[in-house]
Amino acid sequence: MKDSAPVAIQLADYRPFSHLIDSVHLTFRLDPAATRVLSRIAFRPNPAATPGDRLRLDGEGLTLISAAIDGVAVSPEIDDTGLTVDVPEGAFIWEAEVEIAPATNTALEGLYMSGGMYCTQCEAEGFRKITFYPDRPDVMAPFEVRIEGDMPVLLSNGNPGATANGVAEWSDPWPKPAYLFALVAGDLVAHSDRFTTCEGREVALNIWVRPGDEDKCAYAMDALKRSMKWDEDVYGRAYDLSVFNIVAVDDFNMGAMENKGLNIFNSKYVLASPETATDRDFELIEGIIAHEYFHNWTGNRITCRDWFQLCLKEGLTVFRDQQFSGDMRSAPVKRIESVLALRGRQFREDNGPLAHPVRPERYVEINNFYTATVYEKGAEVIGMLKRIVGDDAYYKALNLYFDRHDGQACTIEDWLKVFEDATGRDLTQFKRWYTQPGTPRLKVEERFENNRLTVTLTQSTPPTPGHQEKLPQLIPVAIGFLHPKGHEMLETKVLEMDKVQETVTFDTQGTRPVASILRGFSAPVIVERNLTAQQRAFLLAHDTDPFNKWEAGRALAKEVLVAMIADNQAPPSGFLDGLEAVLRDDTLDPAFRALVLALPGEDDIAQTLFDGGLTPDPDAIHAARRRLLLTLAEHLSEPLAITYDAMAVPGPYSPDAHAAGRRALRLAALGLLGWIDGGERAASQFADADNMTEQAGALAALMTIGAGDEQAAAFQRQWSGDRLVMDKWFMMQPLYAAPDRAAQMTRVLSERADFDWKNPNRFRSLIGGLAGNHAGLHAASGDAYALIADWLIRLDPVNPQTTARMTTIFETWRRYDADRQQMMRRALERIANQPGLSRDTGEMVGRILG
Ligand code: B3K
Ligand code: ZN
Repeated sequence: MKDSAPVAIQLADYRPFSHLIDSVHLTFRLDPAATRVLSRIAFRPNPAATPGDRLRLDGEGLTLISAAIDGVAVSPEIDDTGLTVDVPEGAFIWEAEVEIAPATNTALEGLYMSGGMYCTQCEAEGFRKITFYPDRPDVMAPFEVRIEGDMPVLLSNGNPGATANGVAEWSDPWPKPAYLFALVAGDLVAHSDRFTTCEGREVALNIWVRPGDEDKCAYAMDALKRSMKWDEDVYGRAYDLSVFNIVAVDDFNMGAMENKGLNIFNSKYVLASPETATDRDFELIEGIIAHEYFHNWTGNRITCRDWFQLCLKEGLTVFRDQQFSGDMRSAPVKRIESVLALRGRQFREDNGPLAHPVRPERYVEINNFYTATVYEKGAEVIGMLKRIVGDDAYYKALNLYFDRHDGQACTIEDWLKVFEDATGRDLTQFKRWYTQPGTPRLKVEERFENNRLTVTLTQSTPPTPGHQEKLPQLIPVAIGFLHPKGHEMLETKVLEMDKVQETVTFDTQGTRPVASILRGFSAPVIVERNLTAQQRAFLLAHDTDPFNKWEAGRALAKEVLVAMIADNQAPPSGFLDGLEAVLRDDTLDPAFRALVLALPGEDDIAQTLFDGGLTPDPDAIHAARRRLLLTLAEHLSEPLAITYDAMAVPGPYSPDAHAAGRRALRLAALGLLGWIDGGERAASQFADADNMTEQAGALAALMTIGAGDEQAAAFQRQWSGDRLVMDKWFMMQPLYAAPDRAAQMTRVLSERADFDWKNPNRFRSLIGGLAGNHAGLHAASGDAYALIADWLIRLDPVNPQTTARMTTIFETWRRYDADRQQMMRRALERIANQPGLSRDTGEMVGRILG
């Protein structure tokens, strides 16, 4: 066990910083083992803070070479987390020189090296590993940076200044917090373009990559230009510097980072060619490029007062990127995908030991709170706000937000106040979405009497750690009505439910309609509603709300699977016929049909069983799901074969949504057909594929039915020189392995020389692949639990952030039977008891164990 428990930071303890900063000047003398960082910072007392004669600066792992105040050398008191020094009463200049070693920085936070290039990651608290500084988001300042280094390309934030051989200067006029600082130096080449903003500003756009990768940047560049245009058109927000740089790096703890004017990306979310990237990769690149770009206004120009307000920038920016993707592609398909992701990650979090409010109240390590709750539920909350106030008022409020708070570090209170001022509404109750954790349950009961339909809604939110009692939340419930003949009756009503229970009566003129509840997934809640299989099938066939049409099929599939597992029932023909009708309906978007055809995953089924008071048996779930796939394949063999042929996309590959949707449906058909054709079509598709979507899709289809060894080997031979494609290979094998072989297969793969486990993408591919194989992860032997714990223990001292994040593999441990619970608990305790365990991982396993 650790010697002393690290202290939690509390929202309630916020105090403004003692000083303001007028300017920051940094000089970097780059060297892998001994980089020197010189800082000159102009401080003045903060009128909003309690005055004091001491200055506290954050700093970790820094060797102080010298320090001076107003040109006079000083000797600050240095401890593990920073320094304290006496300062004059008024304004003063702080100067310091420190030494750091980027080459040995494996945590990938601060200044580090990836494949021979220097790069930085400062959010949330990495800047303190670069120099002594008030490393908190409410301290904003303009930065001037000088880089001296033996590298052809030297980049930092803002606009470029003087450049000479081995020296570059950058100037960022927009005040920013230190977490948005970035520096890159390396042997890089640019894919360049230009953009003229609606304000007439000429912007040079560059995507910097390693030589050889420049032909894989076109899609990211196109996505960037579309994002810039969209933010002007939809939010009236233009870019504000003369250059926008993006750099792709191979070693990165997450997806990407919105540093001002210098976004740094995991190369996985930049580099794409038809041969190496799937449709899904292209879609993610588009979404993440947009997300980071949109942060320029929601995050950078207006930032967070403290890290508890993280959802202020993340929830809003996710919401904006979802809107963008919906506009670029199909809005209904994007909505379903967003909800799938929300349920898969956020509901899972909200219903387990890691549940926390969208705005958390305390943390030990802030990096542990870049969660699905802050991001995805945070985005849902914005979506609800927009639904409640209406589109016009939403954009009016956003304009007020940008006008009122530009250049500031804000809170959720500031955000809601803008909406209150713009609309005159009181949002006190709505605010509970930010402060109460847990997923509300919405019970729906219907009665038809006296020619009227009465709907009674009851909300409740189960207790979550630290939050036992829940108050009613404001839930917008969109309700539509379908005539028994299948057409729409009345208008869709948005009911703003603010009490525990509400009853509404609709005059349906003597006809008993089928209600379509929570259209568009109008709130992030779990609907509990008893419908017959016939009613669900009716909604699947007739609902005009695409989300609820899909949802009806989804609910039906879950009920069928639960009945197969719990009562050994055969899948009813109504379900099979319903799916067949969707499959055969050429008026429906192929991407939508592909989503309807996809069965819920095993983890989702496990959660459904658990919610229904049953203990999920991973083997039974696995077997039932496969049985249902086989049944579907047999029942739908003819339309599947027709669809497979009809959805072939002629001509050269294009990543557009239309072509991608056809390929998605074709792959859905291929996957099912594999159960009855022995993988024949998949094998020939694999052999003929000229793009990664079809190649990897065919391989996955083969692996799912226990075939594909030969193709997996061929894939490895073909792609051994491509890191990103090899990540797919490392992931697919454990992911699709037979449950009893998954852990052993992972172990063997982890012994390969090309299992570069210090690279987060590679580690996440292999270990995440095993974790994604539900029955493999939970194999009764417990081998997978033990193997994952071994690897997390090994990674923790090298990269705490990635380790901590991956401990969430175990967050559902309480769902399972006593044996499995005990094995998972043992794995978690083994991690918890490691001497010197990181604060990151320590906090996570502590919370998971509860
Ligand atoms: N803001 C970054 C995430 C930083 C994570 C720090 N552990 C990327 C994003 O959300 O856009
Ligand atoms: Zn973000």
